[in-house]
Amino acid sequence: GMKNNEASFSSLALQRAAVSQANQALTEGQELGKINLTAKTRPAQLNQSQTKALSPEDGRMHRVLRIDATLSPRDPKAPGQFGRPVVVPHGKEKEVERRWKEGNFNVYLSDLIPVDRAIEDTRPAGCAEQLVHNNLPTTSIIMCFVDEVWSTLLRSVHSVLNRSPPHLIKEILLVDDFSTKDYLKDNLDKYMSQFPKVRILRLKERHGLIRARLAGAQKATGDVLTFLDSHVECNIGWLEPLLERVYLSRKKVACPVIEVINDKDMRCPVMAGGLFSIDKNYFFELGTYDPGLDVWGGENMELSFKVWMCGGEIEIVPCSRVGHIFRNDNPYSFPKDRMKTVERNLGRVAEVWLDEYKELFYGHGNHLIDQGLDVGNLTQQRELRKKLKCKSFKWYLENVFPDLKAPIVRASGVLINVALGKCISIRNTTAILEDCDGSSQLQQFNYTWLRLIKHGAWCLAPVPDNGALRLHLCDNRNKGLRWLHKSTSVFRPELVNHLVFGNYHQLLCLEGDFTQKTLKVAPCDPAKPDQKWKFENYYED
Ligand code: LR7
Ligand code: MN
Repeated sequence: GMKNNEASFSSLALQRAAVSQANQALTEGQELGKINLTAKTRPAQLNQSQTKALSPEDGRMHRVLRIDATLSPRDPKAPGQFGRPVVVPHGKEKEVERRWKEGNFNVYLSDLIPVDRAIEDTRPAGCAEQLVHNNLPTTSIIMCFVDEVWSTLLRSVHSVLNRSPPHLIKEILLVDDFSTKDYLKDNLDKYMSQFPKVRILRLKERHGLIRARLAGAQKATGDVLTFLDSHVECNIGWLEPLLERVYLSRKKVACPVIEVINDKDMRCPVMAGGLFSIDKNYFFELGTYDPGLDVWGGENMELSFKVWMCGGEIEIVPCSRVGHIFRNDNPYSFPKDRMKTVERNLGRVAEVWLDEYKELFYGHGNHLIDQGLDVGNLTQQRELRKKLKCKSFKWYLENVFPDLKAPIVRASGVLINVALGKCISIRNTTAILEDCDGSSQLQQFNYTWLRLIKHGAWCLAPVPDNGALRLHLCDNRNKGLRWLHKSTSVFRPELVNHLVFGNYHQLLCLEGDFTQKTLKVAPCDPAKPDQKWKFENYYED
């Protein structure tokens, strides 16, 4: 869930790009094991010598786990077996509704489904025949949770135990991020005592998922850290290909394909996201997560930038499949405001890693000027970046995401006054209002991510004292050229279609006067129709 949070838009755009690349690679049917999902410019994963090492004759390889206890479930008729969608029994709708908020998904149904249910093998063809090394590193599974639903937490643990080769699991560390639910106390200890590999680490105060994971990492004794959410289901053979990647290259961070477990009927079609395995020493070399990140959000961006820019790689491994329950909202409370927390985290990440592109981050949010967002002290993070001799964000964009089309232009074409039906047109160094003519070059504008209204190299801006409009040479860093314009907004619906200039203390809006053919900025007034503007084309919202 970050859907309703505009502050997260840029990170989501990056995530979506990764997901669509992953899906594309899968549908194009590229050879398994050679799919390099996030770096098209890099050589294929398995070079010749590595491919040679994958020969079964040399005795160092064995097949990915194929026998799965849960393929023949104890109760084949139980609901949800083989990932079949589960239907709410008649008369239980009220109970479903009541229990939904315990986890912001269908908790009632989850409790009906066996904790060790069978699920379909969703791996692409060929995965079961793949070979991995006999001497793969061991891993510590780190699963942090706060007030997780009992049945989903158990199902997560069971899926790891049932579908991983035992010798590869050093331990499963359940990090309790100061949960309040009673069943997560005594009952959990008792239940898990049947599994010698499961250790429960109780935090004495709420750490948030980022610092909770770090607490787990500190205690981990395996060679590789594998982070998982507490409402997942690992599929057959999920672990070996992740560890194989890390084994072949210790600076590789391997991610499973994340499949959607529907929050309503617990079904599993395909999608991708952020659970991963990383070499433990490498994780610490990279300075772990920025420990200054709070509660939830942004840490996946931070680690991704750090890995790529500082010499590592991230790979989504198609043969490794893990289901995850996607929810529309966090089921737990945030110590501080959720939006502010995520915005601050992303701000920290932007300030350390995004270089000149951080303006893009600030540009896309709802703030006209950045409001002096307090992101805390960044000295250590910046020094780390220097120490690790990391590359620039420009390099990252050009080499890791050459396909990422940053939506530089948000709207384009003629800029029309909604009430008057007239268009803005360039006259020498100023702008006036005229009859619309879509074929006239003088009436063409682009509204950019940095909120400039551009006509070629020229930007619309008010003359500081009298509010009249003029053209000014565009400059991405000049905050005095930025206009807020949204064609839809849940945050400021009263300002939709306005072209807002200034700051929160003094909001000025562009206003047209057709008798005079002039344009000026004046105090914003949602009731004034001549302050409403529309571009011909919009590319977002
Ligand atoms: O304060 C907290 N303490 C915790 O221990 C908050 C959360 N948690 C636990 C929680 O119980 C859960 O096990 O941390 C885990 C992750 O929290 P979720 O499940 O509420 O978050 P999510 O599923 O929305 O996770 C997405 O966003 C996170 C932002 O910090 C992480 O980046 C997760 O990796 C990310 N998940 C994915 O990328 C999967 C795809 C979802 C999308 C988009
Ligand atoms: Mn989750």
